[in-house]
Formats: sequence, C-alpha cells, structure tokens
Amino acid sequence: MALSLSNFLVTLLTLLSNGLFTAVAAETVTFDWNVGWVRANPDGMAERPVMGINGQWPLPLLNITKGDRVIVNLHNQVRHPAASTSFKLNFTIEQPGTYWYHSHTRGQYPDGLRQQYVVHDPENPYLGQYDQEIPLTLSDWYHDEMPGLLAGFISYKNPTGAEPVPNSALMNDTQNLTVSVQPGKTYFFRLTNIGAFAGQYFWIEGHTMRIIEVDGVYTEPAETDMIYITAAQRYGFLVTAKNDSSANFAMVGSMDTDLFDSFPDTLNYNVTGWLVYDDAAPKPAAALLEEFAPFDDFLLKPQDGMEIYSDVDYSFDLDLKMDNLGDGANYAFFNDITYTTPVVPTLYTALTTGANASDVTVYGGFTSSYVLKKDQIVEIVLNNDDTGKHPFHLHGHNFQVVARADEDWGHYDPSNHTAFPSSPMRRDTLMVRPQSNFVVRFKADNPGIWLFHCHIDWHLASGLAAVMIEAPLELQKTLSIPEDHLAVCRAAGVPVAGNAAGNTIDVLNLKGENKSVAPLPAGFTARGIVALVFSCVSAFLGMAAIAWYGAAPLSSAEVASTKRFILRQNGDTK
Ligand SMILES: *[C@@H]1O[C@H](CO)[C@@H](O)[C@H](O)[C@H]1NC(C)=O
Ligand SMILES: *[C@@H]1O[C@H](CO)[C@@H](O)[C@H](O)[C@H]1NC(C)=O
Ligand SMILES: *[C@@H]1O[C@H](CO)[C@@H](O)[C@H](O)[C@H]1NC(C)=O
Ligand SMILES: *[C@@H]1O[C@H](CO)[C@@H](O)[C@H](O)[C@H]1NC(C)=O
Ligand SMILES: *[C@@H]1O[C@H](CO)[C@@H](O)[C@H](O)[C@H]1NC(C)=O
Ligand SMILES: *[C@@H]1O[C@H](CO)[C@@H](O)[C@H](O)[C@H]1NC(C)=O
Ligand SMILES: *[C@@H]1O[C@H](CO)[C@@H](O)[C@H](O)[C@H]1NC(C)=O
Ligand SMILES: *[C@@H]1O[C@H](CO)[C@@H](O)[C@H](O)[C@H]1NC(C)=O
Ligand SMILES: *[C@@H]1O[C@H](CO)[C@@H](O)[C@H](O)[C@H]1NC(C)=O
Ligand SMILES: [Cu+2]
Repeated sequence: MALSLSNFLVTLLTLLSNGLFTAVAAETVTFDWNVGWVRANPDGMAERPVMGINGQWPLPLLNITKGDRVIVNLHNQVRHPAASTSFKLNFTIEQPGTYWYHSHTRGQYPDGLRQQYVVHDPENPYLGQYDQEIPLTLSDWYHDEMPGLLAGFISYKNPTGAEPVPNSALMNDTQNLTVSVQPGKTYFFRLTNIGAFAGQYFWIEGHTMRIIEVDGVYTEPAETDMIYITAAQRYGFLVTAKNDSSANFAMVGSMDTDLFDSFPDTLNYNVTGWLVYDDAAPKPAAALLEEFAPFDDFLLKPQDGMEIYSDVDYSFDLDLKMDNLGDGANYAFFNDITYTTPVVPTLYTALTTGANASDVTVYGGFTSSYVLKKDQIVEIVLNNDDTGKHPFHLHGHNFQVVARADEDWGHYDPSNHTAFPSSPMRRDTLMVRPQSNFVVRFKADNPGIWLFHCHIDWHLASGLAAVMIEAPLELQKTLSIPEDHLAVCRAAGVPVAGNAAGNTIDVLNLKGENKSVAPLPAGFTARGIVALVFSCVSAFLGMAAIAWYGAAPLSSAEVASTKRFILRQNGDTK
C-alpha cells in the first residue's frame, strides 16, 4: 500500500508543466491530507467503504489560482493508521482549467480516491461573460471494491476480458442533484468524468451549452445540445438561464452502454439532476431520447489559434489489441507488449543510469517506452485493432488532434486521410473509435516521464500503457527526488536506482526484469481452449451446458483439464 503514495496525485503532477522553473508563486496553498477508509452510499443502494480524505467523502473540491504554489502533506492511512507513511508534494501551477486529482495505483480511484479541481485563471478570455462557476462531475459507480473486481477481471475465468459493469451512475457523487439558477444569468459549468469505465452523454433539457474549454485548453465557443465525455475528459461550457423562472429542467448523464458486455435488469445507467429555477415547482422526469447526437470534439478550435505542427521529427505507431496470455486471462497490448510494472520505477531509472538514460534498452522490454529528444515534434499514431472504444490520456502535455477516423476505418494511412485541420483541437484525453485510428502531435518541451494510457481503469490494469521518456538528460540536470519520496519506496521494498531490472552496474543487462505472463502455446487461443472444454462438458450434459457456459466462469477443475489439453498438445507427458 505504501507504493500507492508514489503514484498518488499523478494528475496533479502533470501540471508541473512549463511553469516549473519560471514561476513566481503568487500564494502558497497548503493541504494536510490523511487518506483512509470511510463509508458512503452515494446511489442509495449500497453502503460501502470508500477512500476518503480527513474522514470525508466526497473528497474536497480544490480551487487553486494559476501561479499558486501548492503543498500537499499526504499521509497514507489506507492500510492501517498506525502504519501510516507520508510524503510532501511541492509544486507551482501554471496551467489554468478543469482537472481532477486521483490515485493511479491499481483500482484506487474507483474506490473513491478522486475528485475534481479547478485552476482559476485571472486571465480567462471568457471572464466577464458568465456570472458564476458550477463545478460538476459524472461517474460510474461500483458496489464492490476494486481488489476483488480486478482479481475477477484479469482471470482465466474471464477469457473474453468482459469489464465489470457499473451498478449505477453518479452526478457530483450523488443522484437527484439540484442546481439553483437565476433567470437570465450565465453559468460556467466545469464538467469532469471521474469514472473508471463508462463514457457518458450529458445534456440539459431546454438549454444550449457553449463549449469554451476542453481539458484545460480554451476553445472558440461551440454550441451544442449534447456532450459525450469519456472517463478523464473535461468540458467547460456556458449556459444562459431562461428569463422565465416558472419551470425546472432535467439535466442528464447517460452511461454509454456500448462498452457493457452484460446488462443487469436492475441497472439504471442514467443519472438525473435538475436546474432549479423555482424550488416549489415540480422536478420533471427526464424525457427519454431515441438516439444520442453529441458534439464531435474533433471540430473544436483552440481559442489561441495555434497552428498545426507540420514538421514531425519522430513518429511511431501504437497498435492496440486485446488478447489472452498463457494464464488464460485477457490482457491489453501495444505492439504485442502488455505493460508490466518494472522493478525500478521508470523515473528513477532515468535519473540513475547516466548517459545510458537516452538508450531505451534500460527501461526494459515490457514497458513500451519511447525516448523523446528535447523539443522534438512527436507524432503518435494509434491504431485500434480492438472492437471497443478507448479514451487515451497523455500526462504532461496537451496534444494536437490532427486526425481521427470513423469507426471501422482500420489503420491510419499517411497517404490517405481526411485533411488535417490548420488549427487542430488540443486536449489531453482522446477517444479512439472501434477498429479505427487517431493521430496526435505534441512538442517534447516538458522533460519528464509521462504515461500514455487508456483511462478505462480496467484496461490500464490489463496493460494498456506506454511511457514517454522525455529529454531524460535534461531531467537529470533539473530534477532531484526529495528524501521523503525515496523513503516511501524503501519502506515498500521498491529499489530506486538502476535499470528496469534494478541492475545498477551493467545497466544494459536486463536479467531479472519483470516480464509479462508468457503467451499461449502456439496453435491455441483462449477461445479455442474454451471451445474444447466446452465440447467435452456438453458431451456429458447436452445442450443445457451451452447456456450455463455462457453465464458462468470455468471451475478450477475445468481449468486443470484445460491445462492438461495444452500440455498434451505440446507433447509434454507430465
Ligand atoms: C433519486 O431519485 C430516484 C427516483 O425517485 C430514486 O429511485 C433514487 O433512489 C434517488 N437516488 C438517491 C441517491 O437518493
Ligand atoms: C459538486 O460537488 C463539489 C464538491 O463537493 C461542490 O463544491 C460543488 O458545488 C458541487 N456542484 C454542484 C453543482 O452542486
Ligand atoms: C517548496 O519549494 C520551494 C522552492 O524550492 C521552497 O522555497 C519552499 O520552502 C518549499 N516549501 C515547503 C513547505 O517545503
Ligand atoms: C474558484 O475561485 C475563484 C476566485 O475566488 C472564483 O471566482 C471561482 O468561482 C471559484 N471556482 C469554483 C469552481 O469554485
Ligand atoms: C432575456 O431577457 C433579456 C433582456 O430583456 C434579453 O436580452 C434576452 O435575450 C432574454 N433571454 C432569453 C434567453 O430569452
Ligand atoms: C436512459 O436514458 C436513455 C436516453 O433518454 C433512454 O433511452 C433509456 O431508456 C433510459 N434508460 C433507463 C433505464 O431509464
Ligand atoms: C515487479 O517487481 C517488483 C519488485 O521485484 C515486484 O514487487 C512486483 O510485484 C513486480 N510486478 C510485476 C507486475 O511483475
Ligand atoms: C482511403 O481509405 C478509405 C477508407 O479505408 C477507402 O474507402 C478509400 O478507398 C481510400 N482511398 C484511396 C484513394 O485509397
Ligand atoms: C552504458 O552502460 C554500459 C554498460 O553498463 C557501460 O559500459 C557504458 O559505459 C555506459 N555508457 C555510458 C555513456 O554511460
Ligand atoms: Cu481501453
């Protein structure tokens, strides 16, 4: 559990951005946070333990002003208050906009350790065009705790990789939320999807939304009646209240069920709240829509008019697939590699391998690492060979979205694509459509170790991540790790020096590195194994077994017999 501290607040840390070495802090804001378990029942259906801060959940919304210095004294009491470990974060914030803070350690944020924060901007170009800000979150919600759900998800019992389906949807960590508005006034909504899995459609009946910000980047105003917001995305939009205050209006979040493999009867995938003009007037149920027609974010233009990076220095493809490994469980891959946590955290490898930090070898064979040179224009081509949607998030940058193809388009073809926008949308989280692609570009002007990963927490756990090693030699000159951070690693038995395998002498030797599970034996697919077991079972039980099989996981006896099949097929007589 101590490890989680080093991963906590990763998103806050992405704000270190350009301001790190230039900022003159306007003010210092200090937070003393004890992270520990509390109980909550946000959907009214099941009380459960959640990770709170200072005994509270929902967590505190932060509102920091651009230029402020932030100090977070973080005490981890998740495992046991007496075994608490601590460290301090100390950084300045130079990037305004709508963000959220969350733990990136396996499954902690869906267990409650996430909340929105906003960075107030005294130079917001839309200042004066609204009367008040309304911070608002959407989220999916599970009644079961993540460690158990994850164990079931990455398991031979779940060979198809079906993600756990949420139990409900939340708006601002509750349901039936009321938001008081006054006639004629204009509100700046800051909407964040802090969920683990589901994208959501969002609309306010009878009202138009004017989008002015995405993921911390101001846009030219774009009007729409509906937004689609994936996990980790943010939208800032203006809503002008009606002059007539006689009625209240439903405000709806509707989870995108395309991603759900099953559909429990009890699941209400919608969450409703109301814009309240008159508390005495009824709060009408949301009208049911036949279809969703959300705004296409590819059409957004950045308000600063920044032009497309036309000369690319370094381009690489990431081909995404979901497949089984030899343990029968389902994993996610970039270019046939499923991300596997290295023995030494990558940041520490970059800081302790000298000039070899520029050699991608030191980061190991299972991290999908890419070394970027200072100020290179980098292009990532993401080809999605999977039939699902995936929202990709890059730490440390807003990227330009230069291309995004329609569903089923296949791989990106540099000689056949729709015209690049002259001033592309910039954001930090972008969805790739099923069996399709996108192309993003950014300038490597922010030395650091930045994860590029699917923000569906299930997929991150099953390995859908790559690592940008950005200007590591610059990083060595400018960054030093505080002693309390190193102490947390030592307490958890995590080495803090050497290559991905922890080798400090011969850093090009990766003996002892963490490897992913080995592939299935040649000629087998997990589905093939399932079919094999299935035909044996159904020979005994007849057709009834088919229905049963679709609904229930393999028993351990069946798995044992599956393994014997594999061994025999390989000529292994043991
Ligand atoms: C919200 O209202 C609906 C309909 O009345 C109700 O079923 C649900 O339990 C309410 N949710 C909460 C969290 O109170
Ligand atoms: C949403 O929750 C946050 C944190 O509790 C709160 O500051 C904010 O005002 C809430 N938003 C609405 C619209 O109620
Ligand atoms: C935070 O860092 C700044 C700059 O290095 C330093 O001046 C300040 O004392 C630090 N504050 C705390 C509370 O550690
Ligand atoms: C944050 O603080 C600023 C400055 O005090 C204020 O104008 C703004 O409304 C606040 N935003 C939120 C979301 O609370
Ligand atoms: C509300 O009234 C103001 C002042 O009369 C007018 O300018 C505005 O267009 C009206 N707004 C709407 C949404 O009708
Ligand atoms: C959720 O909302 C959508 C859109 O209005 C509607 O089609 C669907 O029937 C609703 N589902 C439930 C369970 O209410
Ligand atoms: C990687 O190595 C560390 C240290 O040896 C170990 O604690 C950890 O469980 C390993 N992780 C994986 C995914 O193999
Ligand atoms: C370009 O790609 C699209 C989609 O795959 C295809 O329909 C079209 O024929 C291609 N055009 C050319 C000139 O190859
Ligand atoms: C890189 O590592 C190898 C193997 O340890 C070592 O021989 C070499 O001197 C290192 N190169 C640099 C530039 O430090
Ligand atoms: Cu994904």
